[in-house]
Amino acid sequence: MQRIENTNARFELGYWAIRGLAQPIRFLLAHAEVEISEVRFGINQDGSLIEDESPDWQDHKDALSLPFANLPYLIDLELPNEVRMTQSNAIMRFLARRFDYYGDTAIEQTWIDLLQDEAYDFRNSIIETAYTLGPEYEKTFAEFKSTSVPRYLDGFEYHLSNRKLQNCFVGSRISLVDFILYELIWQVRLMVAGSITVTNRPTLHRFLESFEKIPQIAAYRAGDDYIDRPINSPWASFC
Ligand SMILES: N[C@@H](CCC(=O)N[C@@H](CS)C(=O)NCC(=O)O)C(=O)O
Repeated sequence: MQRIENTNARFELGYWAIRGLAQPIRFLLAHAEVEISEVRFGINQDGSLIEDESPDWQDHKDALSLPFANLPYLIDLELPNEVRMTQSNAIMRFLARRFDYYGDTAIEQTWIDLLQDEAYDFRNSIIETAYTLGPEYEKTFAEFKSTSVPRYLDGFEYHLSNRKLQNCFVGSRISLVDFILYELIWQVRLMVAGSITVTNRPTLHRFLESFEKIPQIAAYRAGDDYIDRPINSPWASFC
């Protein structure tokens, strides 16, 4: 386990030492400029990999008093008894309400909910592929590339290209879904070569660029605590 302690931290975020389900949470908190401490499992304090990662988490999880223990988890260090939570989507909505990333109207909130669920479906198909091991991977990847990738990416491209403001998916400013969708679209661009280019999905291509230019995001991505890779566990077929 690696602890990244911050004396001014408001929250403790626990997860594996990968991007995974925690990355949109990390982006939201970086954008809001909220200081956090992180606990990363599966690596040692010096950053070296632990071969068998599971006990590293199992040995700590009971001591955390999480009502539904899982990773990622979030603890509010100022109100530790009230907020000790898990479920990445619930964490995103909790932080979005707290730091104003949940739209401006009931209709915007409905769109945010819908896109968050659509994104989770997309993520499940990414994960199913990335964690298919051995010779089966090639077939699963080909299926993912020919069905899931066009289904979801074209859906997101169509939605965004029909909006006046194309640097966010809902309303007139960044919301929780932008952190989630940036992460998934960025991942798939790496996973499936040529899936997002200026010519085939220009709106998504511009969305990635404009997200990376947001000053808080650019600063976070350039910092020491940013994880560029792995996206998934190091033993996955795509990591
Ligand atoms: N629905 C949950 C899924 C959480 C989950 O599957 N976490 C994985 C890592 S991505 C894990 O290793 N959990 C630890 C455990 O099951 O004890 C969420 O969105 O947070």
